[in-house]
Amino acid sequence: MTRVFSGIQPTGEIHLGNYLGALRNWQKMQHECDAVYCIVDLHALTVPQDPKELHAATLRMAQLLLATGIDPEKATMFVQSHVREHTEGGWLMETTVSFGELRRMTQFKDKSERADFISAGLFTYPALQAADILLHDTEEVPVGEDQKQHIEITRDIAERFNSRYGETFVLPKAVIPKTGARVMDLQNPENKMSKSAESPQGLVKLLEPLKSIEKKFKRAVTDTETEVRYDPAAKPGVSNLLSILAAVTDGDPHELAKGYTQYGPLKTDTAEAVVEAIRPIQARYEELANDPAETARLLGLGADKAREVAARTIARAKKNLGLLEG
Ligand code: ATP
Ligand code: LTN
Repeated sequence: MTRVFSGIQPTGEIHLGNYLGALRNWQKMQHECDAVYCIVDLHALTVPQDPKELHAATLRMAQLLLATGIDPEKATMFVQSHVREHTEGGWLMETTVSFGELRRMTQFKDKSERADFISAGLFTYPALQAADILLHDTEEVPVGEDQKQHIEITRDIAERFNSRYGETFVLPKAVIPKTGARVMDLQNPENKMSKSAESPQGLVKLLEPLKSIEKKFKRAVTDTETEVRYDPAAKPGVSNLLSILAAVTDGDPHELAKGYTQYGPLKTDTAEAVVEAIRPIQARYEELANDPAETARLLGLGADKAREVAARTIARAKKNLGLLEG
């Protein structure tokens, strides 16, 4: 089975875009691949965090992943800081990557322009990400388009390390899932749905009250025509509804369009389908939120599984580097 690895930062509220674009796919992949999912709390530290909030957000992310159907018996799901080998691997990567390579990363350019405090960790972020991926003998990394550059640099690091010190790491490649819709803002359908949305009305959060989700869909921006057609360039609002409906029902947006002659029923049906998809997730989330001990147990299980593989890889890397056994 193909070994896949993906990571998600614990901070920021999860929205329908994250769910349909990434997490739903994570849930599906665990049945087809040897999947490893990591909540990257150390990456979150590249910008200053409030300790209480980081603590709560990490727990919340774990519970949300479990609630969306990640099964810790099938997939390996763990918190990055629980497996020390990731930090250790990060240093080995930092000494293999060059300053120039890191300087070319567009995410660093974007984030550092917006930050008041630019930590050294923000600059070396891709080295830690490379450790995440390489420690687990990863073959494929399912990520959004924005992360492609980080996977390419990981591959370059692995190749350099292998050629300097001998075969150590598996070379990973990025896979950009074709399925998994790009969800647009319900009020500004030209923009992708994002936690930093201009208006809260355009953003559907996974943990918001179902009634409020329903209302947001009913007030979604469409256009002044009446024809229901899947055409994202000409009809972004209507097409967004169709692609959301298609994503939650595993259908096809062009086919679904044929079933509607008016916008009203399309909005109602999309609202209902989304609410019905989110309802069991919220219910399971509530159960887990009331039982933090169970979440901790499952995370412990995940960390044990992750450590086993990561420790083996780190030992191999250290040996090949000529570091003395301790
Ligand atoms: P945001 O704009 O909300 O900050 P992001 O891209 O920064 O979103 P991340 O936490 O970096 O979100 O990403 C989590 C995952 O969710 C990534 O795989 C990303 O591609 C996916 N994702 C985020 N927004 C959307 C969206 N609107 N449609 C589809 N997928 C999305
Ligand atoms: N940088 C990624 C999160 C991330 C990741 C990873 C993704 C950290 N380590 C390893 C894939 C594989 C992001 O910001 N979405």
